Amino acid sequence: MLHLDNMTAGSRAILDQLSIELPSWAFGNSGTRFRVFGTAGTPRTPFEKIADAAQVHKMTGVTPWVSLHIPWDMVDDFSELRAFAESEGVELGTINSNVFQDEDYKLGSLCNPDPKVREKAIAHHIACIDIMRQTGSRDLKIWLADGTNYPGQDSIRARQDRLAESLQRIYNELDEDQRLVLEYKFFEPAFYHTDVPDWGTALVHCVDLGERAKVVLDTGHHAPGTNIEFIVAQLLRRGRLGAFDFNSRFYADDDLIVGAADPFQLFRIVWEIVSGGGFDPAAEVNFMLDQCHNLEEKIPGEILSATNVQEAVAKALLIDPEELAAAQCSDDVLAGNRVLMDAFSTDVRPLLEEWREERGLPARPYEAFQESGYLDKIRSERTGGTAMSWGA
Ligand code: LRH
Ligand code: MN
Ligand code: MN
Repeated sequence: MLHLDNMTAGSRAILDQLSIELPSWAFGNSGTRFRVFGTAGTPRTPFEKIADAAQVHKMTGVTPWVSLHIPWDMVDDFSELRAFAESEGVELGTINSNVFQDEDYKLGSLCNPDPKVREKAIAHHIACIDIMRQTGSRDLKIWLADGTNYPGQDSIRARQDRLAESLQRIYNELDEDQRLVLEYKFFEPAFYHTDVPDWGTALVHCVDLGERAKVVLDTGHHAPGTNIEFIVAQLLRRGRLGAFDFNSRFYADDDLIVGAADPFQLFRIVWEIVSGGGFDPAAEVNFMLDQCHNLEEKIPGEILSATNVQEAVAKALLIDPEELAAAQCSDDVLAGNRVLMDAFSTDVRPLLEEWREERGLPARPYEAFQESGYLDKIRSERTGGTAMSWGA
């Protein structure tokens, strides 16, 4: 039987320090382009989203941060929102810019051929940096919907030059203790070419910008079959892995609960983070979820996601690096694979129940939340007003 006492001090520290940031937008209604199905009790304000996110932390003890999306989470007074978050036991984290919803951004934002539109997009990022000063956030996260649908529609090369120039203007506005994290995605909404489609492009721009520019890896943003753990290894070795957007997918950017589609891939990614030192706080990798709960209840969806990440981490921590290294030096091709598979096949749930009980947390967060009565409470209290949705 596995026990916390059997873990090495290093592994124990990783488990204890693991912290996962929640996306505010996961608590609003969302859907596909065909329909958004609402749920009763959905937050009507950014304050209510934070109250819901705080429930996830109360149950799991591993999600002390909430990431905001601007302008979806626009409020008059961010210091009030910050104080509210703190009173709920969580902190405000990454600020995500949004330059993909205005009519002006039809042909792109930071890469748009029209300099006036580029100026507007740069100004939005500067406003986000100002919000970061009020929320105490370290990271400005940029994901761009920029791209084209038809060959010849715009110059791929000129758009890269505009991107570099716009990003530099934004980067120059950051304070010393702030970072710019750049997220890539291989397609959608653009279908022919995307301006930041892959980790190579993101890395090239980050290297040009400076030390405080890092790459964001959203697990749903790759072509099927991509070896994501390889990307993790490469970015970690260059000190350029800034953040994760964890989710899972069967087809494209499905934004499903982490570990739901492919727990083995999650384990492989997490092992690469463990072995590359990515969970060391000094590596400053921010572990975030980026999900949408189209059909399921949102708070339980986030609880499961957080505990699935925690389980993958606990499994990866079972791997003895020395045993693995010895296996990898042997002539047996399968020896190292056996070490990994043994760890993956181990049930770490009792170990994590012990970990939670040690902290006075519910041993089974999902069940504890279902029994807490919180959903009934918000369903009856949150009547009137307009439920927030992805995109509002
Ligand atoms: C883009 C993305 C990005 C956005 C979020 C809402 O697909 O992953 O991180 O900010 O979705
Ligand atoms: Mn994302
Ligand atoms: Mn996405």
